[in-house]
Amino acid sequence: MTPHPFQTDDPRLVPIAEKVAANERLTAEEGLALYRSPDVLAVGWLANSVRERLHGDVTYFNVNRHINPTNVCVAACRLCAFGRSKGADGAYTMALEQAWETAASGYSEAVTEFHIVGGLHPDLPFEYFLDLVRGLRQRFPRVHIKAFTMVEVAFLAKRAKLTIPQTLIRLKEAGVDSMPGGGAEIFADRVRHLICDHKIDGSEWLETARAAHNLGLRSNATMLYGHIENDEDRVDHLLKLRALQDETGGFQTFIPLAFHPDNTPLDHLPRTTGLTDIRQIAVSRLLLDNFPHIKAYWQMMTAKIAQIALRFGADDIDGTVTEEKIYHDAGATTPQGMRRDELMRLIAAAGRVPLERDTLYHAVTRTDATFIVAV
Ligand code: V47
Repeated sequence: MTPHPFQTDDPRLVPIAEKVAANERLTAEEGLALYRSPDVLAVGWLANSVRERLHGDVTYFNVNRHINPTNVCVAACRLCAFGRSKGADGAYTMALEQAWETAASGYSEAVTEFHIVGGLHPDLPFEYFLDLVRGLRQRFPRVHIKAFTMVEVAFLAKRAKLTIPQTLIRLKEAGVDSMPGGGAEIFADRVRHLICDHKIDGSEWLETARAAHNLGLRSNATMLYGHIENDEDRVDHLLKLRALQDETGGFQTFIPLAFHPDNTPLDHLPRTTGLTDIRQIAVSRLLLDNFPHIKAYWQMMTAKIAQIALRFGADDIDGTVTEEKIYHDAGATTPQGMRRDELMRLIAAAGRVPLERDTLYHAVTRTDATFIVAV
């Protein structure tokens, strides 16, 4: 079949389209043009051409379980509805046994990944987190442990009086296999001060990711958008990630996260619209030319928008998730988990080919009783 020629009402996209066709890197100015173009469909078409060049019709998903060991957090970020101060209503911290039981309650679906993130607890010792991971590794030797954001690692390092690499080495020895992409928010100081003042700054986040990659830990990266950032801040964020990826090659997947304002101090802000979300996926695919994967996180976007995103640059839809908390505390109306066959149906209905992956993107084949990872 002859590919469709590129068509647009926006003349600024024509030279960008030529660069995309030639597989050339886009500049910050071109990134801004993509955010500002009225022709969202043309931006999506370009992103889809890159997505299909890299992955054809394949769309990745996994069978995973989220575990949030504590919501007690000293950071008190204005963007967040999940964190609680110690002793506040609704604050919780799982005993280790409880965390392992939570993990086991998703195991009947033969999960291949535990996704573990939580608050910055003022008192929990580093040993708690090491024991948590060791216990999971011992009980579920075949499940990949994707645990702790750069923000949590930097906090644990400070509390344990260790360097970042020492902290990462200890976590890795305990059983951490890779790291999720959270906590990146927006790197620009001006915005970061207003939405998450007490978190590590953007350069510390990047430095922690660099250290993780240098130790052989792969990670994801995120960007929180749809609050008080502007297009320049978004482009700056994406290009900083691209520069680090040039250096380390350690990022697997980029996940743009739409801000959910409910129950946060920023609840006067409107929610993002479907088109903002779709455009964000497309611009991410086009600017992050060295990231293998762009994820449309269905819990955050809704399953319906995530499905459309699979034609605007995304090649991954995340997983079954089971018990999402961070977005639901902030007003998400999506279900807290989805069955494997339903995820596959969504992907197939978008005209794509579902492929179950493990965290490191090896294909997973299932028999009735278990799963086999093709390496
Ligand atoms: O870091 C917190 C964001 C992130 C809100 O690596 C909020 O595979 C919107 O990072 N509205 C955690 N966003 C989630 C995350 C993630 C999710 C799925 C997959 C992966 C992965 C990573 O959620 C936080 C923050 O950026 N967040 N509060 C809120 N009110």
